Amino acid sequence: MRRGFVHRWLVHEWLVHGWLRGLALPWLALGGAASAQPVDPGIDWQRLDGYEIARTETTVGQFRRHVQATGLRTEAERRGGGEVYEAGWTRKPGWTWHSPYGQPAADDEPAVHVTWHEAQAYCRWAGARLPTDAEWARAAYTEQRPKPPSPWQLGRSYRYPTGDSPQGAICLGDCGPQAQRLAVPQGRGLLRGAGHAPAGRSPAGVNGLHDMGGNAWEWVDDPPSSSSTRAAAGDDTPRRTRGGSWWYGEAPMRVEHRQDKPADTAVVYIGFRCVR
Ligand SMILES: [Ca+2]
Repeated sequence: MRRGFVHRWLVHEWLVHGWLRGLALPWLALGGAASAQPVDPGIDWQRLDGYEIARTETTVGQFRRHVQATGLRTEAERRGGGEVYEAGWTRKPGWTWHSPYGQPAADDEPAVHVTWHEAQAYCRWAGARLPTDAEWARAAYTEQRPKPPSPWQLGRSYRYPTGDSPQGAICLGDCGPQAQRLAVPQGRGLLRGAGHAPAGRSPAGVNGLHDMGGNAWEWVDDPPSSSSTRAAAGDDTPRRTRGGSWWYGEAPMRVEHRQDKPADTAVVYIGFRCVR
């Protein structure tokens, strides 16, 4: 009885006063065994044909909830910082998921400097998973909404996640002036490119999704976890990234472009989004 009362009281406090919002709702669910369900930690989902995908790259604010709930200290933090490509790969002290260029990021910036393992762990915590390569590609290039707004056409596959042209994406040089204009100020000291924009700031593309092309590269589950040894942290099996980033022009935004990186890579260019 008392356990049930405490659980109801905690839920009430969360709903009415919000003082527990920094903690994960899965923790609350522990009070009622029958009600333990994965809880959506603020992800905006787009329904597709057979699955749902996040409309934006995972943000700093979303990733923070995961860190607060789990006590995670990321690989980039353990190593003293993530990396950027200058004259070769260069470690940057203090560059982490919450400070991508060494300064604290706004909550709507993409969470980068996360390894493939950390991305998958986040998605699982959120009751989701990383998309397979095929799922990511179908979401990025083939319109699946039953009644898509103009100019999108159900069933049509596009050359870019932005449609017939790369215009509107956050990429280097080929995608229009907004890439520079929307980039967060902390990225302006980079040797190449202007850095990422807040997630979801560029126009929605195929399937109403933002930044599938450009902004941050996105980890996908390829090779699939189910057909390979489930890697532990520290494993550096090559894993695929999709969509290109602000550091490249339009070419990596195309469906045929695939690039693999070691799973323990933590760099300023790579983020992710989840499916369920
Ligand atoms: Ca992206």
